[in-house]
Amino acid sequence: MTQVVITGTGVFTPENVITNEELVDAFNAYADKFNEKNAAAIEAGEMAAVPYSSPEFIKKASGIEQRYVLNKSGILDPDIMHPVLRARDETELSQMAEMAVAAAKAALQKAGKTASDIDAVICAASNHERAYPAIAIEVQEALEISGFAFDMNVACSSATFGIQAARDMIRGGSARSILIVNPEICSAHLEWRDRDCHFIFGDVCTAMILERADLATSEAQYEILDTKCITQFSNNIRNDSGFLRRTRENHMDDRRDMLFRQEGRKVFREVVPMVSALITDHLTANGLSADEVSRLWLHQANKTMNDFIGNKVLGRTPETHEQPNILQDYANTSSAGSIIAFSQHSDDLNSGDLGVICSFGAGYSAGSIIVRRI
Ligand code: CO8
Repeated sequence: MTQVVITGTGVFTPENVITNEELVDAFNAYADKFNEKNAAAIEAGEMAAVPYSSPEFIKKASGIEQRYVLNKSGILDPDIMHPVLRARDETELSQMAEMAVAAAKAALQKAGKTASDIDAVICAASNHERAYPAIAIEVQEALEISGFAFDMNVACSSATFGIQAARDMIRGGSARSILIVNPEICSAHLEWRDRDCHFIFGDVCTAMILERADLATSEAQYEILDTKCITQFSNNIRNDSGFLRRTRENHMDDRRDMLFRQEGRKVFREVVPMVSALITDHLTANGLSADEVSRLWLHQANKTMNDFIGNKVLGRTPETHEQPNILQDYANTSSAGSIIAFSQHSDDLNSGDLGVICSFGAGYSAGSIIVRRI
């Protein structure tokens, strides 16, 4: 069977940072304004007052300290509370394609490849800024890659499901080498006026080059030993934005359901055992034990969640270097999180070392990718 390796990764990080303190100042200013404006209704018990957020809660509940975003001024303006991005002309690169091209160039350079070496592009992300044409085809054209391209969406698990799809296609012979991009503009589908989730997400784009091992030339190569993707339907993480919206009566009155919503506690309770079992069973099925794993690059949603999963999988508290987190700097970047962790914390592995890239999120969906440094 054809051996498939990851030979390059790239990360595009937006320039703007929002710290928890800045975020909470803006949120609390919004809360004051809202409560003042609706004082009579709140007083009459017809409406609930918006409570304050706090940096201490955010750090303790999630481990997040800051996030990168494409636009900061809109999010922090209590009269706007969402990113403000310039509308782009059809002749310009779309926002997602622009991020993807930047991350892809870094991944291509790391892999020592040019566009002519790549046969396909997959844009795997939790939301796509338009229905069609596919963002992946725009990226393909911008980079002058021949072959084919398509978009896919499995929410936070998009990147690992993309790895499985790309590996299967390379093994099947439909491509020699595939570029996967994960542009995540989470700031645009987050309700920044909702205290329960306003701190959770950030923006980023990751890229990976997967190719046949016999064609690989890069210094750092990670053989994909096996992939396992699972799904189990749940309403606990939803975004109902979709094309049927305008067919409903009063279709634009309340748009809260067109953005990210979740039952965070339930997600935490249900996903931790599901993911721990996925990784453990996946290792066992490959004749491997947890003792042989040097690194876990987990989905970056919540530090305590990762601590639980690492502990369950390894049977002990993981050392920091064994289970590196990047969520304190980037927040949850959906599908890109585990790939940022892999990109930033893999160069020190030695030949033969094993690791697991694992994502989990809406669907529910979870993907486990066992890799070995060549
Ligand atoms: N400041 C102060 N207090 C707060 C705040 C705040 N900002 N928010 C909530 N509180 C209060 C609550 O009101 C509650 O008060 P009370 O006890 O009086 O009712 C108390 O603090 C505790 O609240 P919670 O129970 O909600 O707090 P938790 O400890 O459960 O932490 C988390 C909340 C951080 C959300 C946690 O539950 C969590 O991380 N869960 C897992 C979430 C997860 O992994 N989700 C995955 C989703 S990502 C995904 O799949 C991608 C989707 C596509 C991308 C979307 C991009 C936008």
